[in-house]
Amino acid sequence: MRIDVITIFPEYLAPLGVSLIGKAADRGLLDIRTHDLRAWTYDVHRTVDDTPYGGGPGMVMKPEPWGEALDTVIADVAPESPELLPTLVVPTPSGRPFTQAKAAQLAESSWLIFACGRYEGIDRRVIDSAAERMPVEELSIGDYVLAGGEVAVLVMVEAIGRLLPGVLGNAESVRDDSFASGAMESLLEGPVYTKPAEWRGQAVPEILTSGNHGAIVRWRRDQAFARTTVNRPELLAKLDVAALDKKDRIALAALGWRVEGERLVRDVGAGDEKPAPGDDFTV
Ligand code: JAH
Repeated sequence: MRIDVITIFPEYLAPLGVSLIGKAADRGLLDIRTHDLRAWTYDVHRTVDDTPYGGGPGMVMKPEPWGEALDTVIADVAPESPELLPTLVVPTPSGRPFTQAKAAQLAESSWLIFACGRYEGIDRRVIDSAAERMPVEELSIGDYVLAGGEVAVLVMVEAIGRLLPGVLGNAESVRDDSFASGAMESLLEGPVYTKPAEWRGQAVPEILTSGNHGAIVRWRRDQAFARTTVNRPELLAKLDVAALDKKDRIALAALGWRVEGERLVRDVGAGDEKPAPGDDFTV
């Protein structure tokens, strides 16, 4: 996969040269190119921003440098396969949610361009004109405002990059993560333990050292339900009940959730106040 990042702070993307993603790039699985937007400014101050039309606080990124930057990067579209266009990704708090499903979809692309805004954002005409030439995704990594899109790009490139064939080793593997598809879809992962078997007076749960694989799978699933109830009850509410067996239903009933039609609902009397993170729970 080729990834181009256009930013006024190319040094902010230095972490892409490190760890999992850096190694994938070293191995030729990823071709990451960062571009300084100011390379497409021609005034002495290398200006990338201006005051907003209509008034209001802050500054807006000027369209001209962005237009030339995108023209330059997409000039690499192969003349023999003009259908192989990049997808332009624009991180913005007003975008659609960047989810695991979106990461998996973008991991199918052979070429992504990330446009990092700063200030109050990029002149709308840049995104609208790009959308006439290539697929454009305006995406939000969460409901908070950053100082610019760079950190969101780090997040998205890591989430996408680890899904590419050959990037993760066998030891790491993609399957049973929280938010992965399959039996644990829309459930959070439960707790994990390693040696020593006792640490500062705390033993590892006995079941994990029992050698009973079936019981361990069951226990982990019950822990996942318990943690999801506490931390992300809205995920349980959208869980497909067709995927629940009898023991799942018993575990969920003990946590105050029951099947109603095709969905899980909070049991009446179970209380609808959200338990605080860190509250104790037992199955
Ligand atoms: C802030 C341009 N969803 C996280 C996110 C993504 C981008 C930005 N903020 C938050 C942002 C300022 C300018 C983009």
